[in-house]
Amino acid sequence: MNLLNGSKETTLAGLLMGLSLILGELSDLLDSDPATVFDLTIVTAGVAAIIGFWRSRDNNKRSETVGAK
Ligand SMILES: [Ca+2]
Repeated sequence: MNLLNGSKETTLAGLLMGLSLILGELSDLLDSDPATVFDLTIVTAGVAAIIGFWRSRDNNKRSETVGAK
């Protein structure tokens, strides 16, 4: 099975969006700066972006090509 599944463009977009949100919050959590606070709602949005875009199909792919019925 392909790591990025059949829809690489949406999968990569979701990974970039999700990781930027999640890593940004981890940085706030671990940077020893009390002015920057970890925000779980942003991490949740990042996880949702990864899951949602992972499950989405590229606009230029036929559903049969990627195994969708
Ligand atoms: Ca901090």
